[in-house]
Amino acid sequence: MFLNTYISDNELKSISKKVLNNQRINLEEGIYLYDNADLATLGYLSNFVRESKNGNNTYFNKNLHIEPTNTCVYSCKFCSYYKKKDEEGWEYSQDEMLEMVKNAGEEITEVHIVGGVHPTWDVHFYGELFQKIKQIRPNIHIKAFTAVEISYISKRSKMSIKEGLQTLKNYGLNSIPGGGAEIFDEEIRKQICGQKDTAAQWLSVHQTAHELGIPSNATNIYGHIENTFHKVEHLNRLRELQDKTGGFNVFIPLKFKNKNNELSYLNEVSIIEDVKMYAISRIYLDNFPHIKAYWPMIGKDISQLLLSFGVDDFDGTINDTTKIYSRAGADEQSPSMSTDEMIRLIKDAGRKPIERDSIYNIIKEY
Ligand code: V47
Ligand code: SF4
Repeated sequence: MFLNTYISDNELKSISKKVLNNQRINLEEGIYLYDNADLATLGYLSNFVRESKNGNNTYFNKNLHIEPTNTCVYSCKFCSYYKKKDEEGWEYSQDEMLEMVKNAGEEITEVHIVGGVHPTWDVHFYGELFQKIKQIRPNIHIKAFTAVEISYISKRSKMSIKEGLQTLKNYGLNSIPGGGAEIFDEEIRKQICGQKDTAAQWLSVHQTAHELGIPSNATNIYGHIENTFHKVEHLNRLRELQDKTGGFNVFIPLKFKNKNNELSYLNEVSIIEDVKMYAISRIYLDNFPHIKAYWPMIGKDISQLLLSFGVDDFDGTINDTTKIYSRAGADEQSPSMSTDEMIRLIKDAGRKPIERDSIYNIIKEY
């Protein structure tokens, strides 16, 4: 009904039919959809996939972010976070980080640890930290390190990626967040973060993690110098790996924020691009269970809107001072959200709030 009365473009109609029949669309179709579908069509299709997979449920968790240092051996052009020359940075001691865990409320179920790639901290430094965290909070889930951190600290410890990951797992690592994927296209990647690991290395770290029973998340950064092909091709490489391993839980599109970095001359994209990126991600990644809006980066209002464009996960109630996005110019300069506010945002969008653990087991329905 919707297709026949509303869509006159035959190619768009045929792609939409596929989506509504739960058939996979290919790269060319993904690009066509991105470039030609209006927001109403994208909303209808992405919401169809969202509700087929997750019904009305909208997940969140209660977590704490720790950013151990902003010292970094790399200097990615989009990054506002790493310590520039002559800038004061921070390097927390293990005791300071343990204090943060102790001060977090008992209801916190996850600690998310991501920072700069420190030149000397290795697998054992972080491993001891994990052990001490688990001594204080035996049941807390440790989600830590982007793939580039994992490959650097493994090398630093004279270990292969597999050995590094296995050692971290033995120390208490439970899963890996999605950062560091940026954009897989080799040419664009070279231009925005040419020094760090290649796309193949990022994918290989995640594949190895999945093979060792460590689940992970995935991201991209959109809205800089990439085009539609680069965006959809990034999704395609993630979908291929997920077909092999099934180890990804969630995809998180990350909007390029332009303050205080070497790409500040670029404008940030509009909300229209945000909506398109999230909707296409939901439609294309048919083997990813969840799509997350990371509200400290994209803002609470847009996150709420995105619940109608494929998003079923709102990340956490984060009650701390994550700096990755506040330094890059996010509206949320000191991100925090109470459980009550989270529940209200989700309910006001007509969705059902569900507190989850880090691997999407239900803790409480509201
Ligand atoms: O790795 C850095 C990106 C990532 C900018 O897995 C930028 O649950 C846009 O990955 N503009 C860190 N993006 C954040 C991240 C994340 C956050 C929340 C949850 C999860 C998860 C993962 O942010 C970095 C980098 O890829 N990034 N600077 C910027 N200016
Ligand atoms: Fe370092 Fe990560 Fe920033 Fe790149 S994005 S400079 S690896 S902190």
